[in-house]
Amino acid sequence: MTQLVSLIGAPTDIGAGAKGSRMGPEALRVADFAATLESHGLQVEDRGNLAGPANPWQPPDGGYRHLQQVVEWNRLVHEAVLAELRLGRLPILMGGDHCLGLGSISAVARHCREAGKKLRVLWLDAHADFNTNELTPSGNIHGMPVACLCGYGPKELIEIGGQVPAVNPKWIRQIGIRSVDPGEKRFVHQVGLEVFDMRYIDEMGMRHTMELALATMDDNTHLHVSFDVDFLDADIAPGVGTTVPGGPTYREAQLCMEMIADTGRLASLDVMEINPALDVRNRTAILAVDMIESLFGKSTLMRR
Ligand code: EXY
Ligand code: MN
Ligand code: MN
Ligand code: MN
Repeated sequence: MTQLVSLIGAPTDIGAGAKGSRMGPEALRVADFAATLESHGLQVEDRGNLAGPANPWQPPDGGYRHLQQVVEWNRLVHEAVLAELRLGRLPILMGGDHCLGLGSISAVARHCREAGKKLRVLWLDAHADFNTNELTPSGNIHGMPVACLCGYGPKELIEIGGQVPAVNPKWIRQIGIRSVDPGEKRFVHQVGLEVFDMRYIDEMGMRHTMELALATMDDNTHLHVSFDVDFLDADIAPGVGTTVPGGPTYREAQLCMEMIADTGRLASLDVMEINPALDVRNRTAILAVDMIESLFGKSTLMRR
């Protein structure tokens, strides 16, 4: 059956500490995202961009920057992603900064409740994104969406999914983590998030990491991938606001994507944090498209 995919652009950097990820959706389009997916047999509709509030570029207030605008953007994302899922389509959110993972994944969780599906979230990121307004060093809400999904955050954000918490921490696997603030780290342990950090990947390898991260799924599992492009090593993906050295290499990241594709369970995706203002010749968007091809089954395998 042909897979029906919907691209949703969310051109905002409302939750970030650097301006520019508002241009992420356009960078992906310039990198021929839709046509590339179609070349792999998917049927793609680009729904265009959501229109949320402008970035007022204000300092934090109560530990949050731009809370009201972040709420508005996440409501728009939630509605858009949920509408596509209800149509039986596979939504791809083109960010935009990663605060929007809250709107996207809360919609996926709501859809899973409606459809009686189990949810597994793979959070590919250099960061745990598990801060609260008390723990955050920056007030930037793109450092908080996982905590919000798990019910820790401001009421108007955590309630967007219609149920608090939107997601059980046990459904989440984080991969590639290598930059976590001290209080955030304690909180991650306290909540019991399953984190495959870079040290784990160094020692055990990407293959073993992904075998564990993808274990215990079944025919009834909806697999959501939240791909923060700063997951990738900064040497190959310079066009993000928060580069961290020591991430997965090109081949390690490809293996990660290919093993996800092999499950046949991918049902929704976020592609977040591409910042063309910091990039070189659209390299990072081009690389992201390349990675996502593998996520949808492009393979370098010779054997069948
Ligand atoms: N942990 C830092 C903070 O909360 O400010 C950096 C967060 C960066 C989040 C990026 C998008 O994944
Ligand atoms: Mn469905
Ligand atoms: Mn992130
Ligand atoms: Mn990140």
